[in-house]
Amino acid sequence: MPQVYIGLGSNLAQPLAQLRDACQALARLPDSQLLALSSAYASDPLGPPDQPRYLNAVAGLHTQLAPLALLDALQGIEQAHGRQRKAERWGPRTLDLDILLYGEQRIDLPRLQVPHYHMHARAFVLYPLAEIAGELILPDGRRLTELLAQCPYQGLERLEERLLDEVTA
Ligand code: PH2
Ligand code: MG
Ligand code: MG
Repeated sequence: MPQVYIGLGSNLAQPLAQLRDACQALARLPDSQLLALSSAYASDPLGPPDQPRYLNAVAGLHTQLAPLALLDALQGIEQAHGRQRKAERWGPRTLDLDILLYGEQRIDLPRLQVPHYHMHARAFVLYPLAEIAGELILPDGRRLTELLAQCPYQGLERLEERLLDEVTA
């Protein structure tokens, strides 16, 4: 089964609760196993500055869902969390679930690009990812450690609060 990494983000309607609920939903995805979960991290918004700070985390899972089936499932979870899709790029959101990596696959479809665009330079993706997959090598051969060395911390703040009591492998 491919190893998949999902980026979680929220900056509206109690972000910590949003991320916690989302982790439970990820743990219940069909034909999938939640294997690892990073800490939650707070950071300033990337994009329009007139929005609240974000909480982010990264989850690792095994799944038999094909990439677009997984995307459908993740968008279903976003919708259940009151996500409203607006025209504003990088605007505020109750819950954002992004497929960062899907095994070694590179996917370039109108609905889905994997690896997730810009993940290579986003502290709020790379540092949580490193917590659960420090040895990772991306499909283009770059090591996560190399990317981290070029990615400043960008004011990222690791929270002590746990997102899920138990991650069952
Ligand atoms: N997501 C965005 C736009 N800006 N900024 C931070 N800090 N974290 C995010 O997850 C984020 C963002 C759109 O997906
Ligand atoms: Mg996103
Ligand atoms: Mg998204």
